[in-house]
Amino acid sequence: PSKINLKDYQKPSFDVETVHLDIKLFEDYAQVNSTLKMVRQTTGDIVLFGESLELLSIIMNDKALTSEHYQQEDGKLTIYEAPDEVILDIQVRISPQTNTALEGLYMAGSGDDTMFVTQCEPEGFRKITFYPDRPDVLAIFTTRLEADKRYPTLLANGNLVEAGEVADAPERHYAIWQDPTNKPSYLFACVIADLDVLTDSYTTSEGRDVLLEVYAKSADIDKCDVGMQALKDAMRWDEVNYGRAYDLDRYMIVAVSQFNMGAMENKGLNIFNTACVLSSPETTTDARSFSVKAIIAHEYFHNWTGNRITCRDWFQLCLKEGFTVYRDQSFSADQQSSAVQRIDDVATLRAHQFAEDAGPLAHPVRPESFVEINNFYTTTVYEKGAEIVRMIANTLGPDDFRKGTDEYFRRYDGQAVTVEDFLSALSITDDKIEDFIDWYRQPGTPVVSGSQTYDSAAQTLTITLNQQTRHVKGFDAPKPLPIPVATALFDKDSGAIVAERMLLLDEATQTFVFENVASEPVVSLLRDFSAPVQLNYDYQDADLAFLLKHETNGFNRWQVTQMLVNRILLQSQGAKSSPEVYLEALAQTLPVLAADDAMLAARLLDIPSAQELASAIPQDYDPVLVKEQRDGLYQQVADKLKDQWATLYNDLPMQSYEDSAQARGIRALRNVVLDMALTANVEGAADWAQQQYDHASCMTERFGALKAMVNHQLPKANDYLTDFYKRFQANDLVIDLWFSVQAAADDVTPVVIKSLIAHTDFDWNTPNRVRSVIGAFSSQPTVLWTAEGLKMYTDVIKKLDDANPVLASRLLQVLARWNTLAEPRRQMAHEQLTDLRKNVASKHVLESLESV
Ligand code: HT7
Ligand code: ZN
Repeated sequence: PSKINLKDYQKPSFDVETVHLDIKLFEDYAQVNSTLKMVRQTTGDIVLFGESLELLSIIMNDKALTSEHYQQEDGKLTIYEAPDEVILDIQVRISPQTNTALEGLYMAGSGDDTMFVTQCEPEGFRKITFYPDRPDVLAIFTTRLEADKRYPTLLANGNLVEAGEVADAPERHYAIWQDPTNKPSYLFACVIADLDVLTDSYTTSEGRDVLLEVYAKSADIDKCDVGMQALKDAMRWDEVNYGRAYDLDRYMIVAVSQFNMGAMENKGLNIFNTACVLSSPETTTDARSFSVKAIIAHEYFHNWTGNRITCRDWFQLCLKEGFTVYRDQSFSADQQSSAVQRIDDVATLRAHQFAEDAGPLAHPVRPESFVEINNFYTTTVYEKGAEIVRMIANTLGPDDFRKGTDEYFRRYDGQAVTVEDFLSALSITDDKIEDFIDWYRQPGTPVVSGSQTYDSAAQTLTITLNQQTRHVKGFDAPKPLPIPVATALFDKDSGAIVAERMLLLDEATQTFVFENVASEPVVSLLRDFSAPVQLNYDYQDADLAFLLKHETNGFNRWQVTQMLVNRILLQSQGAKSSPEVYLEALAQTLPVLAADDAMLAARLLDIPSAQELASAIPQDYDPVLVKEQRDGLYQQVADKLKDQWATLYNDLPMQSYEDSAQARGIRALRNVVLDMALTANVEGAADWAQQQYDHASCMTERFGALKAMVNHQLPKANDYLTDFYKRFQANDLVIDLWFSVQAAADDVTPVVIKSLIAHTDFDWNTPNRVRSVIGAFSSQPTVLWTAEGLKMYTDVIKKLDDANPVLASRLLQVLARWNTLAEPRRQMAHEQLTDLRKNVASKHVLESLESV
């Protein structure tokens, strides 16, 4: 498959001023008629994209075109010799009923329970009709939808201008929607369904009354309040923090159970995976519910960062995604403890993005070439992209960052722009900000190493830092990047901070001198994770234990525990710590913290996942060894505090459900303590689990208990799994949990996975269900990286390759680090992946296998 390069970008020859789209849905096809008003911008032919379309006719300025006027090849329709102003009428037929790829217009559900929805980002609109389907072509859309009255809900972007019955077809009806804002085709959406709606309203800071609607199946409409509240919170937050108000009279959210990703920010008509919008205490864990709020906010924030200012081309994806993730993380930090928010964001970054940057699929935050853009909705583009914006925001400080974002919105509103445009607006108060462009261009995670010397006579502390980034094949030799290193010096006697500075490391090696330092301090570096780098500092274990006690913010304390754990677990990588200091420091800290900040206490017990540890092992990764070491340390922690688990558990009594940060913290810690107690074989802990399940006030308690029972293989685990299934049989999202707890169980085998796949509730056409089994299974590297595990996993990819290549390719990413495995697993993986390559056809999967 051919590559598309950033350097080849060319402006479109024609702009589209208006689009009239008429979609008529019938029993086994849809007829799509479009009228485009196009105006020439530069020389060249009209280029329209189209895939899986049956072309019925094209009329240009009232003249029917025949094959001598245009050429159709490789998904492109090129019309020759077009005049400067053109009205194109295009008629096509599509088949949403058989569209399993979930791009374009597709049918979700089955039997009597179906609905039709669209997914157009990045290149799905071309599966609805021929169109210049690229983000730099902005147009005004009018959409007419027509369908059987069995589907009473007819929605599209913008405002409803007309609705009624279809003449001569009393069983059919129609609706016409008009979107007053100029938008690229990837933000088009429509829905044809039978849904209930939860309604509310919001008055913007500019005085606009906005109708808010969340659409869901009638059985789910009672799970929409959390999302609705989050939407209103997000609207207010964007006004206060970025001065951005909503610009239409209506904001709609639609819940769909078959969806490739989390949610989609279509203008005024967001479409959401049910898993990312529905929430109720009985059916949704706290963690999930919290992410529902974050995703609602994320999609809402796109209205300014993505929709009103969009991307010139798909290479600029991080322009909207990195900035919007930064915005949703900041929003979430205002909704809970900001330390815990930062912990969770950094843990995700380290586990997934650092792994990606260390492997063969490493790419810059702004890639320079791709075969299939769907493969670049990655953690590098999203999460590392957000970290760059965070570094810029912290370098500027809140006032200048706000001046910069105000300038960005002022300058580029209504346009399709680039990362350079973004940096140029943000640098109005400080032109050094433009230097951050290299972060967008260079792949690989920088490693910052350092040491300190103290001169007691001069009373100076000198910190020497250097940076190194691995040279990723196919890219230029890495350059030093601007790395903000937030630093504090702690007095060893009092534990107080004696100096605080943001060091800017922007050369390969640099020294930083602190004057008037009365005695050698303990240095805390990269506070709040001020840059997305790996840090190797010349610490003694005692220094880290000291910091765990004295660091002033929760994130930094957690970071210290993670450094200690990494030094214990990554011995084979030259790490050098024994567990005693860590265990002792934890034993002292935990009981105090548990009473003070339960959520933070729960996080302090985190031990990085096997995947995260693996990402720090550049070669000869042995999954069995890593798991043994990880489990061994977990056991040591459990044993060390064995006498305390009962007290801790009992001090966290179950109460009636409450959705406060404190109550969520208590529930999180209780689940961690329960698991620890079972690990340490504390007497009676199995009963605690059963009691917790039986008397649960919410899903966090019930599922926490079930998971502990399954992972510790308690004799009653199967009975409880059966009970859980029976209780929640009617709720797909809870049944996803039921599948995932078994597929991710510590003792899972390929046989168990096969039996889950054979279950009557398993469905290859529902990505949530596939992920609940296959995705969950991939979290067990010791089973995944076996001949049988790999065979099963690659067979799944083969199966999905044709039906849903986006999903197939995303699942495949997990195998990307096969080449770092120790033999014989490496060879085994190579064979399976080579075989896979011979048996797949989609460019999505083929591109992901390029390095095999
Ligand atoms: N902008 C969206 C990214 C996206 C997507 C969403 C749902 C299904 C397919 C998709 N392809 C790309 C989601 C977001 O980042 O907000
Ligand atoms: Zn997004």
